[in-house]
Amino acid sequence: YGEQAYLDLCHHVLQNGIKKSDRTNTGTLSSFGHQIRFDLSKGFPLLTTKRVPFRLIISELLWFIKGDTNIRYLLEHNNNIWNEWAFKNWIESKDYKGPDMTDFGNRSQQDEKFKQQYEEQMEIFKQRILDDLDFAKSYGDLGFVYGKQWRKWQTSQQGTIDQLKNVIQSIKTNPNSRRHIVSAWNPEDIPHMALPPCHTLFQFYVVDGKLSCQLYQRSADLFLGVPFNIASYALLTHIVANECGLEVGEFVHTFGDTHLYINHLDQIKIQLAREPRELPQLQISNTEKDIFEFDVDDFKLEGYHPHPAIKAPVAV
Ligand code: UFP
Repeated sequence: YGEQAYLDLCHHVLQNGIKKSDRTNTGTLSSFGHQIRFDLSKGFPLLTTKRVPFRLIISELLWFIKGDTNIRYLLEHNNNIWNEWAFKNWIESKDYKGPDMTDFGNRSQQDEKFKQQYEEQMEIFKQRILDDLDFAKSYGDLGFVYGKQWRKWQTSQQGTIDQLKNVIQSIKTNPNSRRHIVSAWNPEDIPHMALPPCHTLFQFYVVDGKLSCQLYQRSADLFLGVPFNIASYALLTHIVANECGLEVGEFVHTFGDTHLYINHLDQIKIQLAREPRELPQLQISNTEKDIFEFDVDDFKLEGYHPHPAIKAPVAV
């Protein structure tokens, strides 16, 4: 249960994971099919064995919930986690006239001089997205990301389906239903996506006035991605429970390819040597707000006293 279950899973993959090469050519230790559970009534599952930046998790989740797919909203909230995807579209476009940025992810890790050039171009790009609405419309939009699949799923009849609104309606009117599902996996869109959704599908469940949520994550970077993913879906469960007048139950996290990147092993060992601390508590203000209207400032964590952050390279 809880943070200890996450640490036990990391330990298991470290001990028993099979060496497996992957798309990024980094190399992983990998294991298939796992599940960990969090009782959300016991505290908010933001890891305490290393600091996790909750602010980024809130703004990204609100961005999905609003059905927004343009990084402008994220940049306005000082959130840079999706920048590379938009930047890639920009530098591959005919309008881009700056220095060659092909394969910027790998090159900036290997070449110090290129890294400087890249950071300069990225700054210019970000500023332009913020300053120029037309530019943002052309180059800030990521298209096929969670916001689109959750709120504007494209149908074959040229219509859209608002899965999130529908699932909230079904929780409110028919809580016992076994069909409270939101799917981000659209087989028709997969060939056009740079990163097919890692969070493939989630399901809500209501019993005794409590809302639980289970996520199926097809691919999980245990050290860097998963601590974000746990907090994000825990927050989603709180927000939907608030909207439906329910208490929070459990978050159940189910994994497909569960892996530790080879260049994260020292970091995870440091983390595994640490003692978990008491979990923080989530405070939501303006709870009467409609789910689509929340702001970052409506969420506060109390009592978050984690061990220090641990840096690690992102596999690109
Ligand atoms: N990944 C996560 N969580 C996320 C996310 C990505 O763990 O929220 F967006 C990791 C999983 C994997 C990589 O290591 O990113 C995606 O690569 P692939 O599509 O090849 O599975």
